Amino acid sequence: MTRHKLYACLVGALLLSSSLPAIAADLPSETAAERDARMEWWRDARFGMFIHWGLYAIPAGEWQGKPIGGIGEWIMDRANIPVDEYEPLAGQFNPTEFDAAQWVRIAKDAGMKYMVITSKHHDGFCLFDTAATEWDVVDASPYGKDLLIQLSRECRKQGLKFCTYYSIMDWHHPAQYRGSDQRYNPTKMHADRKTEYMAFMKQQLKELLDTCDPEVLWFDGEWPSWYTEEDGREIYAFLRKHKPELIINNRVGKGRRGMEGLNKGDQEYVGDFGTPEQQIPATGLSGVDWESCMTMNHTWGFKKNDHDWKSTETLVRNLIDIASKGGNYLLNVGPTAEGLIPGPSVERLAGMGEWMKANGESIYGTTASPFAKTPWGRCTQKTLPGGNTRLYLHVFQWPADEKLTVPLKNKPTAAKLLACGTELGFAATDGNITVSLPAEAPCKIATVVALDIQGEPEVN
Ligand code: FHN
Repeated sequence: MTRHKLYACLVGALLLSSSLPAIAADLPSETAAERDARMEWWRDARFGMFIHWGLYAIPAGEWQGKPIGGIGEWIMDRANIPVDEYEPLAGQFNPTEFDAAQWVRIAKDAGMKYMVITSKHHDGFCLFDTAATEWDVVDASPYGKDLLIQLSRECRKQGLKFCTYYSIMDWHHPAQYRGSDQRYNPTKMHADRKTEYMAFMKQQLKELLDTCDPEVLWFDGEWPSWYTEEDGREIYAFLRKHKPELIINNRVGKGRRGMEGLNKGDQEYVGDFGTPEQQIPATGLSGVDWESCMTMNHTWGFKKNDHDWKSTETLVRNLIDIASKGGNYLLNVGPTAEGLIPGPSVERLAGMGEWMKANGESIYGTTASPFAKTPWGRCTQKTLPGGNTRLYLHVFQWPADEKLTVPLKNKPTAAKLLACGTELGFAATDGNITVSLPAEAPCKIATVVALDIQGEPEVN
């Protein structure tokens, strides 16, 4: 028995012997000011890269010569692949083209401030060296090196926050098994092995904190019925005890209402931010931290035949829309088995970076629009010294009369095109502020007008 397996069994045996009932986890106490300080970098960042990478990039949406529907990282389930037929993929995983510095540079040049990568997706395969199992890139693949340590070091070097995704549901761990419908979505846990699996998760999570020190733990796969809100509170308390400044999403518990990603309203749920998936909430949600995670095509994990990429315009406008509602945009890339971010993703991220280079001030560190609706586009805002306000008016539809009107009673003090600094004329009449625009929109994707007003916005 190897070192890993012996260690894992010892841990399991130790925990099985402690047949104490799960005690209610005492969550760390925190004042509103302390929470604001912990969340500050994340709220200011507004824009991050999601990375779904693992063995599923090898079949890349095909199995035994047949295309498999659905999202690429679910191929084990969608093609109903038994564990022993999936395991040989590990022996083929050798991403020789992987270049951590290049991935981080692509994210940074796009204007992204953090990166969340799958440390372990539902198939249980770990992209980091873990003593809890040999089902990891170091022990089971010819590549043989810890991928997350490389990325975390490179993120620190280039000034991005490094974060990890972790799936609670684990299709490879023997404590879980397929549901009665024979699909590989194992919503079942062997009755006498939950304590062992909870210990397995804690061991891996502690390894992640100790080796690549993530700033965010992005949980997923929390929906199986064997996992409870109380389990989530236990994991949350465990993590915050080891890293008090860690930020953890709401999928550590059972709060999210499906893909809408925000918490059900029936009780308090554990987790620091909501996680809408493939959607943007209709309005801002005051006092709620949330992040929309979205793909560029239709899949999180790489699929060789998914070429339906969103346009750069759509991606930039999604970012603006999300920021105008006070949320973060976690935009996904699915690297190939060789370790390359797909070309169409790289192109779009470069295009987003061009826009962000000129207009990032209107996204980073901003808060939600004071307006319920702005037919010409979106708005974000920042407090200026002395309690005044700068509004960032993101114009999608350029007004034919070259007038941009906002329903504000405030006294305007300045207006300019943000990207080039060109000053614009403005006037305040009957509780509205009108800014005079040039005939043509300087930026078709979104032209940003910076409008300074006295005091806080007083919407008419
Ligand atoms: O099942 C996963 C899916 O594979 C992907 O990881 C998304 C991204 O957040 N989350 C789950 C579906 O909600």
